[in-house]
Amino acid sequence: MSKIDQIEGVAAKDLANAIRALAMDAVEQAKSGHPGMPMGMADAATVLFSQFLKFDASDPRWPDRDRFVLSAGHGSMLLYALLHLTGYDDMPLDEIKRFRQLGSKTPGHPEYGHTEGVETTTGPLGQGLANAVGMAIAEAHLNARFGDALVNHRTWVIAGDGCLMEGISQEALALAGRQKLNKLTVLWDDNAISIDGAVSLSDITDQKARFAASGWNVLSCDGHNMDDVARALDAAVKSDKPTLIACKTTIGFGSPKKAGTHKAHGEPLGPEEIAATKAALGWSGGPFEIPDNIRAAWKKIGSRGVKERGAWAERLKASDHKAAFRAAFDGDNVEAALDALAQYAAKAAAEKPALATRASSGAAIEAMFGALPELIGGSADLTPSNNTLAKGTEDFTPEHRAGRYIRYGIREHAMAAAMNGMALHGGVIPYAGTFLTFADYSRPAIRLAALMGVRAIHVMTHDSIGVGEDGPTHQPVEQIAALRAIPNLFVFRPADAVEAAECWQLALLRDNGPSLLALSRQATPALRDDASANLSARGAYELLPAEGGESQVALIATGTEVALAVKARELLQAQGIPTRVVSAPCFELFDLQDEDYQDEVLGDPNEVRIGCEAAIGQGWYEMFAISDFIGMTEFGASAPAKDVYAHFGITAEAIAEAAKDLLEA
Ligand SMILES: Cc1ncc(C[n+]2csc(CCOP(=O)(O)OP(=O)(O)O)c2C)c(N)n1
Ligand SMILES: [Mg+2]
Repeated sequence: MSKIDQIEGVAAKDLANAIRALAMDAVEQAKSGHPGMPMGMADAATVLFSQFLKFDASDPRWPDRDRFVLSAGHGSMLLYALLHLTGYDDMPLDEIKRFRQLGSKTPGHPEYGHTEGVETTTGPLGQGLANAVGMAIAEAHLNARFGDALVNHRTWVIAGDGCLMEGISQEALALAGRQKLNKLTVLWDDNAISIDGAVSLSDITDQKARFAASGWNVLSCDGHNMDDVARALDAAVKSDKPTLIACKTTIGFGSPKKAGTHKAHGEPLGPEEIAATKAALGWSGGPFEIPDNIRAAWKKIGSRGVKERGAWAERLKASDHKAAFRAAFDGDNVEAALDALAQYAAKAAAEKPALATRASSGAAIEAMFGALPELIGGSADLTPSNNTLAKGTEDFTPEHRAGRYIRYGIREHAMAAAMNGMALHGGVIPYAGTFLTFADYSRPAIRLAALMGVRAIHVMTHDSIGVGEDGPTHQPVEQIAALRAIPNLFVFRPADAVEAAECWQLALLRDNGPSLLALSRQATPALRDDASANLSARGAYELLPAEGGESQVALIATGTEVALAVKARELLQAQGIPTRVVSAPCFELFDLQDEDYQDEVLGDPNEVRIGCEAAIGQGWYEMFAISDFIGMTEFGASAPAKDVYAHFGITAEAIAEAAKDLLEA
């Protein structure tokens, strides 16, 4: 006999059955969706929400709430049912009835920013787990900064077999284990079923051993025995390590014909089977009907946190940290960082250092790091190459949570996803580095950052064939174009130290989307002698005008190739051909400018217009209506950078030659 047989005056099983009923009915109505997972995890979720999760449905953004991440995002009806039943304003019954319909609050997979109470966008399996690691990191850091009175919450994850099969789970759990993120708990929906059938078709991993090997506390429970679930959750709360709880469950629990099979995974059960399931569960309501007493009990669960939130608000009011806490969550210190960056830009404009843009970025970070305590840096084991560590910055470790630099290890995917989690948590602004060629490893999480609209800043160095000797594996060719293809991602490729500072300003200012800085390994000359206005802010601008007559040639370039364009301009001017140079550090921002400005920068359509970037030309023709492009059409080669540039014909001479050819054509 279960000890948790009653919750808020009703049978605990009925609370779980309400979730099951809504999941079945919504999927049936939509004629698509995933009923099996919500039905399997309904009992565990009921225990979590009714006994452990710190939340107040009336204030989904309470900063000290526990974070709940549904990493197995296909089970979205579990989350929507919980949000509805506990009384989130955003989730009336009508929205449940409109599951998966255009404009509803109940899209197929949970979308952050679309539905209150959804902490992160999930669906791409495994990423939610890594988001949660980032959330737990943010919590631990802010706890060190502001104390238990203001920051003291947990992060809970529901992950499925699929999340644990994904490679990112290994990266994420290893990072969490190393960091001893003891306020992180993963409930694994251990139902041994995925889409194709039994998990054993493709996987015999001892998941528990895997987590244990990376420093986790590992527990098991019967996912349908609420006492057993509560016992495990209770032990997790007391652990000094992150905890995995293997919840042994039956997918589609309650369905006479489909429970325990992959048939329950991702399709409606059908009216007959729903009726049979409801009968088997002892549930009498028709479609979308929840008995009043069950509804009332869930509502009470939804307001469990009201008192605690009130007490928290009182503590904040009285706290010495109040202003700093508010500033951290509202991003108020960004302004000071912008000033520091402006000072650095002014200095660079005056001193004109010939630096690699990664070094300029490093100096920019150095200049602003003190002004913006919310910045949390890091790198995927490339700190000395990425120039991401401001001098004197201490590491974030279990012993020193106040540290502001994270050793992510060689885990680009989880790093990017953890950065998303940190940004979603709030109170911190994550930036971190790797080589641009490995943007491919981070890409799925960068995509979700763009979809969610969160401020994660990627510092990606070694941005072209200019990498040199490391060769084609390390020389990005198609990455910049591929990144520009992601909606709502700003890709910055600064040309010198002034632009590097400007691009950093723009990345910090973007609180509704991610940014990526593509930065060079090799030194490049200073090009700007005036930093009084942020010229990068308009995406592209005229760096040098034509001289000696009407401009005949416009050379448009980014990053280190702007210096080549400047040299090509000298060659052309010397031959009496008036030539302009346009620097284009951010296509996305240029695209946002009004037509007048764009026309002004692009110039007379009769001009010969040439683009140059040491990468593929995809996107260039559309953006700038160029007539020719000097860049890459194949993979690079291993040799000193200068030789590689010459080998692939990316030189000032080649640009000038192309311009003359077009003028003569
Ligand atoms: C990265 C990624 N690959 C593939 C999918 C498609 N997909 C959705 S659910 C699923 C099976 C997941 O199995 P499991 O986590 O065990 O969920 P269950 O069937 O138990 O609900 C797959 C392959 C996805 N959503 N994300
Ligand atoms: Mg499964």
